[in-house]
Amino acid sequence: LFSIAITMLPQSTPLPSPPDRDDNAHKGTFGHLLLIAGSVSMSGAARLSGTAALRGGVGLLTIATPRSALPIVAAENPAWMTLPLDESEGNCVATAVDQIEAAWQRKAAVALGPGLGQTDGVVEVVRQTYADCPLPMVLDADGLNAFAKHTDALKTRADDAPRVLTPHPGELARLLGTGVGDVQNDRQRVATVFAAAHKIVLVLKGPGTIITDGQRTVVNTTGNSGMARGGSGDILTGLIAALLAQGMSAFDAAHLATHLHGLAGDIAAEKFTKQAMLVTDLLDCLPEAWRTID
Ligand code: NPW
Ligand code: AMP
Ligand code: MG
Repeated sequence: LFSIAITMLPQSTPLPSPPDRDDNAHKGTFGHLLLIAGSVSMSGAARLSGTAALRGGVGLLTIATPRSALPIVAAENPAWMTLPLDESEGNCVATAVDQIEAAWQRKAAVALGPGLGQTDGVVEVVRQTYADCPLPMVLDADGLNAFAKHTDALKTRADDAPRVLTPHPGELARLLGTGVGDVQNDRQRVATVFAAAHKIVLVLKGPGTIITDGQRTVVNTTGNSGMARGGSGDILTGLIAALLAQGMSAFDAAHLATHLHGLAGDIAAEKFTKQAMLVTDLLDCLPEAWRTID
């Protein structure tokens, strides 16, 4: 189990270069992202992820969300398109899989999970979309919960497409069917073994977020406890997905996005204090975070 060659890169591992913004570029150059997120009681998760994706530089964005959540999601930002998903009482149902499959044609990447809820319909939609979609994908929140104690299913997907999983320690514990303490007491080893076994990029969140593909591992140094508030993770998901849609590799997208996300948190804490900053301040501070690496 422990014979996997682990290359611990120093924390000074250079940040990957951001996607180039050529003078002659057009919106198609920067990819079309499909974000599948939200439910009637968690429309905010879709809005936060969506705004983060726009701040991540994506060219086009479509948000697929249950029909009853759609009006409030659509109203948040006029830049994105929306796709109403079949639902029951505000959560998507199994027939939404066909709508999602039609929607991923001609897209560059998919983000799946924030705020979807944990109904049987959601579990079915998530598992099938994960397995069948040949595009690079970020799986977060209820996307992860759909595989709780069924992590073998994470190994199989169309074309061996890239997958970035972004659990907080509670979500990784749920996936593994273990306790949060078991994850937190041995974060690097648990993360590395999980990533290698499932051939995915794992982003194990929290102070010192770990990004690993099982071979390479980076520990992020940006961020602060002002980010410990609902919605922070939904923003990270949108940011990673935007970079995937622009053609970055799964590992580099996760590395760069985690750095920028934490930096936006540090800038927000400086401006507004760790106590009073809002997750929407993270979104507003992302431009300043980008400026530091431009
Ligand atoms: P505790 O409470 O500390 O004992 P959940 P969620 C544990 C959506 N959101 N270290 C924690 O343990 C998300 O997208 C929507 C250790 C508890 O057991 C999801 O779809 C919002 N333990 C959905 O809500 C804004 C940790 O995990 C459990 C830990 C549920 O996501 C909010 C809590 O996690 C939210 O983003 C850590 N760092 N972090 C909206 N505006 O629409 C957590 N735990 O049950 O996965 O709940 O993360 O809130
Ligand atoms: P989530 O629990 O999915 O909303 O994700 C929370 C986000 O905030 C992750 O990106 C965490 O790394 C970040 N975060 C939460 N608490 C802290 C902390 N104490 N220090 C640094 N980052 C944090
Ligand atoms: Mg989360």
